[in-house]
Amino acid sequence: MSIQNSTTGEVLRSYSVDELKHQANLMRGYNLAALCAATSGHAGGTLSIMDIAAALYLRVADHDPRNPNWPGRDRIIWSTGHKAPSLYLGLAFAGFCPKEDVALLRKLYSPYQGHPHWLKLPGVEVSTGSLGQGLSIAVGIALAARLDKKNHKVFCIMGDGEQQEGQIWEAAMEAGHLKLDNLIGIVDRNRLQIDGWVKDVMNVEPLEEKYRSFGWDVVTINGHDMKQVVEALENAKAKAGAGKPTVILADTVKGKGVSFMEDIAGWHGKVPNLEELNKGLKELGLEGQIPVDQLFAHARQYQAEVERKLDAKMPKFHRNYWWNAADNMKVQMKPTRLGFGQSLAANGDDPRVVCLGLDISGSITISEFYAGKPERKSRWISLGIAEQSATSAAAGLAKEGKLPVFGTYATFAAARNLDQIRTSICYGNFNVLIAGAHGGVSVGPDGATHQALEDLFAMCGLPNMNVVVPCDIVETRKATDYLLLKHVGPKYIRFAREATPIVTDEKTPFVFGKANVIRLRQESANFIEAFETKLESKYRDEGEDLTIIACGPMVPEAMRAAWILKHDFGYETRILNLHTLKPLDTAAIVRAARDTSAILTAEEHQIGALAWPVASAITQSPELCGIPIITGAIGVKDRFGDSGAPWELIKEFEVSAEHIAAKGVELMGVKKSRSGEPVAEVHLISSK
Ligand SMILES: Cc1ncc(C[n+]2csc(CCOP(=O)(O)OP(=O)(O)O)c2C)c(N)n1
Repeated sequence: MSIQNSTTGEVLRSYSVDELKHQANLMRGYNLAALCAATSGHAGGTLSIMDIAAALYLRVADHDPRNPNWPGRDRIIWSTGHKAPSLYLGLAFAGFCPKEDVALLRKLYSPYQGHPHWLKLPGVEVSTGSLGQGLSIAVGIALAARLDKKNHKVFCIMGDGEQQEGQIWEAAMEAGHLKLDNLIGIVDRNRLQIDGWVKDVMNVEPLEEKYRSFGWDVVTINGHDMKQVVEALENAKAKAGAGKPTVILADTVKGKGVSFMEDIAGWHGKVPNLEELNKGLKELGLEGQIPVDQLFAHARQYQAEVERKLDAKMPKFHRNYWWNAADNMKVQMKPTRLGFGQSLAANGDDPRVVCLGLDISGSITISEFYAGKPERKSRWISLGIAEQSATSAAAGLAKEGKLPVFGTYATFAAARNLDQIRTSICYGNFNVLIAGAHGGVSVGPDGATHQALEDLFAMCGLPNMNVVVPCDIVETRKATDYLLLKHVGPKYIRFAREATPIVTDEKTPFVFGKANVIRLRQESANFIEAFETKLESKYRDEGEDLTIIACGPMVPEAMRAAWILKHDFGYETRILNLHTLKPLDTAAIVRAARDTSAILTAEEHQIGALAWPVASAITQSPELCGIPIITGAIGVKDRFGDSGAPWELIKEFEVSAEHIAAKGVELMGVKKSRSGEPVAEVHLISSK
């Protein structure tokens, strides 16, 4: 049946096996162009799954592009959300959306998010990106169909590395036990994941036996032989009533079709540049067949509109204070995550240190622990994509005197495994270092599922947990040095992915649990030299107008805000770098509130991880009783993230220095009007 008019039942388009091969090849070509235009994404896995995507969307699944929510449609769940472009191309080639729109992949406000979001694009069934959840959703959808006595089928596409997630096996057990014969699992068995071969990272084989023992029918095919793909999918569909779910284990090649990408782990999260795109298209035999120039022009035009919109909503000041926009106040930028790796490299000789790999090791730099140090290899233990088990395993290692360290995207390091952190680690008060990497919206084009904006609520809320959010690469290294070897107990360090301004150096104090005061002294050639930083306990009140309290990469933004406030408005700002969120430096907060009576917090997180503890410190202080304190908070306002370039997202989510400064001016207006002083004219926030 496949693509049909859901009202009349008329088949709108039907593809032969040979036609499907051709369509899959074209989809590969569009995929390479879209990834190239996006400048980020996943080439390897999108190419390995493309034949299956073509067969499903163009022939096997019943659906109606003009009625995407037709209740009788088959459901296709992409548990492996990073292969979103293949899903989008399946939809586009089936007629759900224009093919050229796939060039808007990973752009701000785009329906074509880095990981699929069903609320943004008709035809996408569910939002995914956190691996291992799709099969459970598919179980739920299959159960609903059974309850409603509906005949449609539920397909669920997974990766083989993804099979390491325990949740997959909970769902597999449920589907087998419940005899969900309307459920068809598909495993893109390309044998690679991020850190290397699946068999080396954490072997999942034999998958045939595993699924069979869970009560599934198992079919193994060559996932690039279109005849086999179509037959397996159609047979599985026809088998309704057989009392068993079916899994199709599709043997595939990561990067299929492009020789220099095939079987190379490095192409997992990499995209072709223009030269590689042309080479790839040539190898696919698609020279001149993909409208590359048109796709790029479409992407550029869309991007120009995004930039216009963003610019219009940015607060405006007398000068352009953006990073490195002026001839002076130059800043160097490096990713904070590098500081984590530097510390592990430097401190890893301690025989108690054991680093656990969760298949994202290079990107979060935990691999620096063993890079070039074969003698440490026995203390590098890869546990695969299994955050929950790894968390409890870390507790076990700590129980026996080891110093375990693990990390991944902060969403998966602090949310997916929250109960394990709570019970296995914190309740037992074990000495485990957890790295929440890629915190905040500045993660960029991967989108909402990969942007941790709630992790600090959870981590700060756990008894016994200690939480540090360093402001730059240097402070990340110092914080890791301290947490790894000196601090005993559960500890969470959160850092960013993007290159952020370096605003501290070797001499800058870093004392766990103690805030630093940062003051703008003058404009300088280099941003870092324009400021003086002291331990707050050594600082004497200078009668500043307001305080900005920040943590993480919001500290540099707060510093830039102080520059704007001084030069556009004449306001003096005390900045508190509150790198340790737990235990909180309550004394520093109370002194700042007493001295300046205007407190503004800035966090790259849902508002509250920093703002509420600061507010709580102020309201609980007997010293401040009866003293009016004016407060404001900058942070993400109770919304999920979005795809987009890191610095675009800083603007869109209103966590830039410009937003801090605008809020600071607002607070100063309140402060002055209360004291009867004339309020400075607020000459900001207008469109260009
Ligand atoms: C819960 C979770 N942990 C980690 C990641 C980061 N991640 C994205 S893709 C990937 C590897 C997936 O490997 P596999 O399932 O084999 O996919 P393929 O190699 O086919 O792309 C990882 C670890 C994630 N998205 N979700």
